[in-house]
Amino acid sequence: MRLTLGPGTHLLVLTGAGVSAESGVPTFRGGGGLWESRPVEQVASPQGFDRDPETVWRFYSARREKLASVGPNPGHVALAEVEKRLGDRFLLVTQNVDGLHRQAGSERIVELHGNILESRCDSCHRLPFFDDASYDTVPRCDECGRGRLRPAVVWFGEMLDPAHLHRVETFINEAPAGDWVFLAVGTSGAVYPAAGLVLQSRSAGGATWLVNVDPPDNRAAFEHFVQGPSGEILPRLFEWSRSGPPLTPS
Ligand code: BV8
Repeated sequence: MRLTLGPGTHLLVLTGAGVSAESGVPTFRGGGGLWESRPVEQVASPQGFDRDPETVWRFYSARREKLASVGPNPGHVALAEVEKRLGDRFLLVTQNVDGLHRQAGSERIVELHGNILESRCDSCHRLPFFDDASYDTVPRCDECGRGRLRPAVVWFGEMLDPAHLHRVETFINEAPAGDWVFLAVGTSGAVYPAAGLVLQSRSAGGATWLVNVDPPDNRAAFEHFVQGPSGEILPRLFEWSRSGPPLTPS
């Protein structure tokens, strides 16, 4: 079976931390993952921020510093290129907060969990703003003077931006049943509502593909699974979607 992108085919892509692994950005689960050495709730929940905001800022500051030395890999570039080919028949939904898709040129993108290189005030309604600074004490909001600044990411237990979810729903609803593909790349399928997109796509008539370095827990939800690193697989997958030998999903 080949991933064929015909003249009317729509493509919805969901990426997770695995797509940035070959750029040197640590993933969350599995060997060396960010959650391995610390409980998620401690550093990625509002409760954890209220309990110990310094520790949360040290966690995000270290990740911001890491991002200063990494860049997009061929998987990010392949996604930006296929977007140019498909135009409004393409949408990228990422769980990643590292900004590497935008660096690679992706524009039709929904950053479902926010962006680590932005901060926002936990009290006033100032908009999230670019901030790549590292903090070892909790920064105060210089607009309202009372709030604390926090990374502009979505923590566990926090609602996602309804506008983001609406954009994804609209894309799925408008995709031509039988001529659209949902492709997940580099995600363990552990976090909702992103993890629910594969079943939502199947029931909306999308073909479901997964590219992952190993079979995640929700592998069975996908019709096609291509095992391997996304930085190698994606350029081939999209090149062959034009013509050429099919990739043999395992
Ligand atoms: C919400 C913060 C309303 C930013 C993150 C329904 C059912 C059950 C639970 C829930 C539900 N609805 C809501 C919940 C609760 C919760 C949830 O899903 N909990 C889970 C743990 C069960 N969801 C929420 O709270 C969401 N909010 O829905 O609000 C609500 C609230 C409460 C209760 C009900 C409703 C908010 C979710 C956002 C959480 N914030 N991060 C940050 O610091 O980054 S999520 C965190 O996990 C990251 O953002 C990350 O993106 C995300 C998912 O992880 P992955 O990206 O998949 O990464 P992972 O390391 O797990 O996997 C990487 C994969 O890549 C692996 O499979 C690996 O093999 C592979 N790989 C590695 N290298 C490569 C590769 N693949 C290819 N190539 C390679 N080279």
